[in-house]
Amino acid sequence: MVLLDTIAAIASAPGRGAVGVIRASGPKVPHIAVAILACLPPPRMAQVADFLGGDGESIDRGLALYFPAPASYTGEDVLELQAHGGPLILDLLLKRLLELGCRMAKAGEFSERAFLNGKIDIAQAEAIADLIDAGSAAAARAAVRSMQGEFSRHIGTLQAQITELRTLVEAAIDFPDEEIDFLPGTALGERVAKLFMGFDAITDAARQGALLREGLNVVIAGKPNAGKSSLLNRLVGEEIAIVADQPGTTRDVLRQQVHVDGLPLNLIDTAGLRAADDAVEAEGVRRARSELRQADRVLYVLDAAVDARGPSNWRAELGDMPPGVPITLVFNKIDLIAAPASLDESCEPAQVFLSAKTGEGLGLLRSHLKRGAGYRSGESGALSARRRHLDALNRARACIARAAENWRSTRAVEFFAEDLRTAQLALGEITGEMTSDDLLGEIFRSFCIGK
Ligand SMILES: Nc1nc2c(ncn2[C@@H]2O[C@H](COP(=O)(O)OP(=O)(O)OP(=O)(O)O)[C@@H](O)[C@H]2O)c(=O)[nH]1
Ligand SMILES: [Mg+2]
Repeated sequence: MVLLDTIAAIASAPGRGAVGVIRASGPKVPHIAVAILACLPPPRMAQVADFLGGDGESIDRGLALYFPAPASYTGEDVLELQAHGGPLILDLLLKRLLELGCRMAKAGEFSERAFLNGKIDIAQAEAIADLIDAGSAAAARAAVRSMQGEFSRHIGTLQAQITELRTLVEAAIDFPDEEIDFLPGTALGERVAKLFMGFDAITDAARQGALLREGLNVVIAGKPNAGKSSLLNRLVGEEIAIVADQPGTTRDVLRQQVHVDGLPLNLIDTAGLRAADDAVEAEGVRRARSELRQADRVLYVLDAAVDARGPSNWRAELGDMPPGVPITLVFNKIDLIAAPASLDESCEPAQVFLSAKTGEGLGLLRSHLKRGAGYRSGESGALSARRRHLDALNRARACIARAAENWRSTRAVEFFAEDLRTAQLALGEITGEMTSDDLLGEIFRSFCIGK
């Protein structure tokens, strides 16, 4: 793929800093380097140089690095200038690069070129963005693993196993009259079982990674005055939300992120659910309901003193919850009835008894949230991944399950082959072999400029 444009961008964060980095990539780089530095620096060696303006005056003095193609991040000729990190200096240098024939890089365009030139695949490119955005050490570690290609290698192994299976099946299609049974039922069963084990292992690692990256959306909902805002404050460890005796205190949706053992919880406190007369409160209730639809888990807060007497006190309220969202009943205010903190995950919905006021039972709630999300703390081998990756993995797995099932019942080789092919296409979306231009654009435009 020939890309004729030479692109340039400030790669360091905006604002003042000791050092600011500006980079250019493309075919004009050697010519630009000579114009700015008065010579072409030796490849991959830091060179102290004056950065010259159009009038021959020095704009700054710093370090220049020249990476000739293809041994560079983008796979093209790349020039990196490390200047003093003042916004004005970096602006002047960028202007100079534009004068010399560069155009401004779009967000993620350096990485996009790295992808187009085969330096990295899409999953690796996404991991680079994830590393930059990582909110915890665990998330950063998962991103580094994927950036180094571990996730892609696992996908490659699955692809190879499916290809093997396809070869067998296609042999059966090509030589239908042969006596040999290319795919005896037992051998197929074993291969599919092995494939599924591979799928399960990588899906688990990817789910951990997606959790680390995106966190869990936990919506705190319930009747007015149940203690939702008190629970938010207690989980965060700060008085974020206003707490008051008066029902209908919270009207806006409040959001706060906390980490529990490395797992990001996106906590969302909402207005108490009731038929409000007041227009502002009614809008709060409408917003609360809209948050509920996007929840990964709802903490439905109840007053232990009133509602713990039996399901008739809360069953009807739950009918209002969006279908399919996991719910935990939180019986709050146990200090008022002198009940012990407890957690019961065997009932549906799960129930926690706690006190937002004293903090008793909060540990139970935290471990329940981690368990409910399938999160394992510590060195879990997580691989930075996104929901789109999990979705592709699930689709591929479903195709293989369907293929195996059809094969058992009909032994129609053509369908089997077709399902395997569809599974491979789905896996190909993860690494970018089969990704549409629209999706590529969407992925790279979410990057920073200069990356
Ligand atoms: N004793 C006791 N009181 C609590 C507890 N949690 C909350 N409260 C009290 O209950 C009242 C309501 O608390 P909030 O946290 O504002 O309740 P809320 O559910 O956010 O209420 P709205 O925003 O109005 O829907 C306040 O007076 C709190 O001090 C608890 O665990 N024990
Ligand atoms: Mg509140």
